[in-house]
Amino acid sequence: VQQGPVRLQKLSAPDTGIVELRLERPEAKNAIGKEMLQGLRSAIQEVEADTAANVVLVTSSVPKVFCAGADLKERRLMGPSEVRDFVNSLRSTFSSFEALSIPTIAVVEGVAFGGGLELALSCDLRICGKDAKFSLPETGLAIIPGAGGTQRLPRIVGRSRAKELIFTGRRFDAVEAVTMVNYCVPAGDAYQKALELAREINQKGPLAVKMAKKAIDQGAEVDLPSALAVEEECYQQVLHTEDRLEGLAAFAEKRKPIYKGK
Ligand code: CO8
Repeated sequence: VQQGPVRLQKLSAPDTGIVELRLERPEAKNAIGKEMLQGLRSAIQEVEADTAANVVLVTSSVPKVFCAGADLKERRLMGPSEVRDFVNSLRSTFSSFEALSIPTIAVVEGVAFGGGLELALSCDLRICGKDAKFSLPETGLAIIPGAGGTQRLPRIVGRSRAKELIFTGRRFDAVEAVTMVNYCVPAGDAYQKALELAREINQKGPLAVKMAKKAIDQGAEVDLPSALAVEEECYQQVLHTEDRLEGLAAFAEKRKPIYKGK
């Protein structure tokens, strides 16, 4: 399905359950303008409604670019209130993306700047090619990261490191990004590595993966006793499923389980 510059594609068998959300705006290096933002919103809604989706890959069709951030040309034509509305909308879009119940994986080859890096930061996992370049350059534009960057980057790389990267806005490469990405692979191989991970996840109990994500994310925001209560609640959700019995049966019968997500 094509939503403006965003294409949503369900992979076919044997990868049914893996969905690819692809940024396709080559003329502007995938910069996020109003149309791209609307495309992202629609795609997220569609993934959310798709009960057969188990994992999302966020990719780019543009060589050497993941996403060049907010559309700076469109931005110049906006007044302050329009900018505020756009940024609020971008922030809430990334938050609804992060809140998807299934795992999301960013595949970064080349540039991920500003809002583009913030999109990658709102994914659960990040895989990059070794030529990837990252930056939150906003202070150089006399603004601050406005779509989650000041909050998600410190939670991933630590506060002091994030401060340095955000205060200076400097570009950093895949080697420096090591604490921010799950895997850094030879340039051009990020998609393949992400697909391998997606396939592994796709084999697991779908509800179990969702509950693991929920337990980790909700637990991270609260004190330990409350977090353990979240884990218990999520565990309860997987206890009474057909899939749990299938897992035990498959083990006893020395075969691969066939999970149905219920
Ligand atoms: N916005 C609009 N157009 C862009 C953008 C952008 N962010 N980036 C690239 N383009 C356009 C270029 O203007 C150029 O257009 P044209 O052909 O008409 O001149 C075309 O894409 C190709 O770009 P280049 O010729 O520059 O290609 P290069 O391969 O030499 O360089 C780069 C690619 C490295 C991506 C370079 O274009 C660049 O540095 N772009 C700016 C990146 C940037 O500063 N991004 C951060 C933006 S700030 C941000 O995202 C804040 C988000 C906070 C949330 C709030 C959002 C509203």
